[in-house]
Amino acid sequence: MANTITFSMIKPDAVASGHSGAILAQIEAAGFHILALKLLRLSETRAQEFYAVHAQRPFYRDLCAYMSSGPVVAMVLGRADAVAAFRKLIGATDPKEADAGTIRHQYARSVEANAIHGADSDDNAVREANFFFSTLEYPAPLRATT
Ligand code: DAT
Ligand code: MG
Repeated sequence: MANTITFSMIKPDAVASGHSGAILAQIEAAGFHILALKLLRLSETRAQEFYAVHAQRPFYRDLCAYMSSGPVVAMVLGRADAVAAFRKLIGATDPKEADAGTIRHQYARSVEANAIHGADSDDNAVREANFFFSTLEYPAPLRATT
C-alpha cells in the first residue's frame, strides 16, 4: 500500500501532563514517520476554524475553549494507509470505548479532553496539514496527491 499522510495533534491536556514524549514514541513505534512537527497554542478563533465542521454540535464552544487552553503538538505523519492506521492507534473518541493499548485509552481524561486528534479521511488530512504547515515544510514524496 502506498505511503500516505495523516494529520494529528496532541491536545492540551496531554501536553500539559507531560505525555507528549511517550505519545510520540508510541506513534513512531507504530511505523509512522514524523514529516512535520511543532508546538503551538491555538487562539480560540483558530480552534473554531479548525473544528468548523462541528459548529452546530452542542459541545462546539467548550471544545474550542479547551483546544485553545494550552499548547498543542501539531504534526504531519507518513505511513502506508496512514489515516486508518492512525485512527486505530488512537482509539475511539470516548476513552471509555477505546481499546486497551490505544493512545486515548492510556491518556484521555474524558470524551472532550481525549489526548489526541487524528484526521478522519485523506482529504481532511491534507486540509488539516495545510492549516498548520506549508507543504514545503514536509517531504515531497509523502505529500498527499489529492
Ligand atoms: P474524533 O476526534 O474521534 O474524530 P469527532 O470528530 O466526532 O471525534 O469530535 C471531535 C472532538 O470533539 C472529539 O475529539 C472530542 C469532542 N467531542 C466529540 N463528541 C463529544 C461529546 N459528545 N461531548 C464533548 N466533546 C465531544
Ligand atoms: Mg473527527
